This record gives sequence, structure tokens and C-alpha cells, in this order.
Amino acid sequence: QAIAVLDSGVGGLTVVKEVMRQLPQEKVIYFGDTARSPYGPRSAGEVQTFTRQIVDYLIQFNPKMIVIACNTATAVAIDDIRERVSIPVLGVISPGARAAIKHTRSGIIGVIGTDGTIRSKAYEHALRLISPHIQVYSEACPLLAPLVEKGLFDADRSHEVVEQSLKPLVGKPMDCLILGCTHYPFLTEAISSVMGPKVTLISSADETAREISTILYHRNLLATSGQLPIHQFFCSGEPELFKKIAESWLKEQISITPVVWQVP
Ligand code: DGN
Repeated sequence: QAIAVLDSGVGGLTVVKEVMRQLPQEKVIYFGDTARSPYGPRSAGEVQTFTRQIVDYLIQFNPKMIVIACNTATAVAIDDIRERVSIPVLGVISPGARAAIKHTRSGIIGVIGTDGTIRSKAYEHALRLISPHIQVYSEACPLLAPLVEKGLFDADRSHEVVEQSLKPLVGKPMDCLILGCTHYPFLTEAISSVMGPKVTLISSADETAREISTILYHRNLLATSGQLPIHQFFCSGEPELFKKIAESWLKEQISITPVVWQVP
């Protein structure tokens, strides 16, 4: 049985990479909804519908758990998905919030994400649920995920857009910045050069993978075969660019199955 991972596009691969590193025996089935990316500007209702549709697609493979590796979808759809399936469902917002709280010394944390994620205030809620006095600066960066989807994430090409996007946060007294969109670790170099050395970047990928291992361990669901798994990748849009980005990020060859949605 595999771990099913989904995102609006290539962003969830940042979580997959950590799963492959921390849990090398686990098979991953990945769905990137590249035909309908970005999710950031869409309404909560639309993102809920898309997420439900992807989960219905993935569930036919009988996965042992679902990971919503998209902050935008986690923010608005995780409760709905948890009601819909009987296997464990994990999002990326609680793990990201926990990772930031583990790291911060000043209690002042920055968050960047899509319009949808920032509008939902999901990080503020998740952070303050754990630690009520945390101070949060948040900023929507709607241009960044589309840049990554186009494959333009190297530091030279992305620097200017990243600099413009982060302008309101530069100089704010935070000691860490949550990359509240799973696409953003692709832009780590540019983001850290703009934010400077005093701000630690927090990606939810490590903590999400760690939490996956905890859930599987406690339910006695960890893979034990000893063989290296063959992962499966699906995307709803043009597969060539997805494959190129995925292979350069994961540093391995993959095969992609394109999926054509029956529903618009
Ligand atoms: N990777 C997704 C996220 O974490 O929010 C969404 C990116 C997008 O669709 N704009």
C-alpha cells in the first residue's frame, strides 16, 4: 500500500523528496493538478471540489494514507476530506506551524503563502492553538508558485520577483519565515538571500514526513518489504514540463501518467 500525495502541481514534490529520504521503503503515488494550477486565486469552494476529485481518483489505488501536500487545499479542504475517507489524512499546515514553533526564540514568525492560504488565516490559527502569544507577519505571494510551475526557479531568474514579493516583510523582527506553500522550497536560495541570514526558512516538508512516519508507526503500517518501491506520478496537465521539474528536483528518473479530467 502506498502513501498518496497531492498538490495543485509540482509543489508537493518538496514533501515527496523528504518522504523518500526519511522513509525510503514507502511507495508514493503523487497527483499534481497542473491543468488547474494555481489554486491560490481560486475560491475555497473550487479548491474543495478539486481536492475531493483528486482524492476520489487516488483512493482507487487503495492507499494507506493521504497527504494533502498543498497549503491552499489543506487550509480549506482537510476537514471535508477527513470526513470522506477512512484512512489517515495529513495536511502540511500543522506540521509547518510546529516546525516554526520548535525553531523560534523570539516568538515572532513570518508566513508566506498563496492568496487562499493567507486569506484563510490557517497558519495564525495553527500557531496560536499551540502557542497563543506568537506574533505573526503574513504576506501573500501570488506570483511565486506560478514561477515554479514554469520551471523558472533558479536564483538568477527568480530573484527579482522574489524580492518584490517579500518587500513588505524585509526588516520585520521575525526570526523565522514559514514557507507556507509547498512550491516555495524550490525558491529557497532567492528567498534566503532576500530575507538575510537572521531569518531561518521553515519548510513543512521535513516535519510532514516525520509526522507521516509517526502515523504509520503507531498504526503498524510502515512498509517492511525491504525492496525499493517504484513510485507513481500522475498529472492533469502537460506531462513534459512536470517530468523535467520532478526529475531535477527528486534527482531520479520517473514515469508520469497524464490524467484527463472528465469534469471541468
Ligand atoms: N503548492 C500549493 C500550496 O502549498 O499552497 C499551491 C500553489 C498554487 O496552486 N498556487
